[in-house]
Amino acid sequence: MSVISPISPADEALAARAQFCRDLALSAGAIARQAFVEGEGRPVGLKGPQDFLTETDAAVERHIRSRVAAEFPGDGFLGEESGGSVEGTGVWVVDPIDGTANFARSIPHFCISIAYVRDGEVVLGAIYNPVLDELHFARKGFGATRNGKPIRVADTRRYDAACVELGWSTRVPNQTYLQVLSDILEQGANVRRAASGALGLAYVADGRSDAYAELHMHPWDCLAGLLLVREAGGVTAPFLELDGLARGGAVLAAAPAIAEGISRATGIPFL
Ligand code: LIP
Repeated sequence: MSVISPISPADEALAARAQFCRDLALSAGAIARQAFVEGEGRPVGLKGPQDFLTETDAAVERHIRSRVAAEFPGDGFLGEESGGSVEGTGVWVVDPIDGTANFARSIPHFCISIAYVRDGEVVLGAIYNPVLDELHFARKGFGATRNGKPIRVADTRRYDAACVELGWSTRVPNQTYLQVLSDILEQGANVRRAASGALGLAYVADGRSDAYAELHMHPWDCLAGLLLVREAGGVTAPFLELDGLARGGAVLAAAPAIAEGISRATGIPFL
């Protein structure tokens, strides 16, 4: 007779956070969708060159932060707009609106990105596009889903059939960006940039794109998406291992068969 091993308290606690994370992404997305539909996305300021801030960013982050504090008061919180602390066993890392530049111009390509980091590992990730009502979710070791259905990375094997998204920000010199863009094109791949790194990573996990690269991303932009790609069978370059939670860093996530060539073109190693 097989003995079912009891669920550990840590796994039980994580299971509770997994359901909470999914529900929280949906409730935060409802706030963002209403503002988007009502045309309230106009920027209220610039945090830096090409780095927009809207009232909705702040409102959505307040919602997420307050729900986390109420449900899991002992967890840490790090948000793009209000900052926070990465101390503690478990930390929620949140981008309330990823793709703010799109949101601010009424382009329906933005999302809520929520990651949960426990003991230095991303163990939960939720990316929700409220306009398409698509929730990409992953729990470490349990696979990745879109609206509850399992997803897998693409099995693209030819660069001349590959589509790669190369993220951009003013944190990287234009010449460096252009060189990487040229080197990816030289591989034969198509290159796009859609201005939401989190959705770009979710699309790699979902097989809609074959790789996402960006020479510098903040942790709130990428942690949920990196877990999604790994759980969907993709490969990802080290990020948290390189102090990414505190400093951000380069991001590469790819379908396995084209990963090596994109790593060479971007100069972002997998090991
Ligand atoms: C975005 C990032 C993306 C980057 C965009 C922008 P935001 O974050 O997700 O990686 O390429 O320029 O920074 O600011 O929309 O939350």
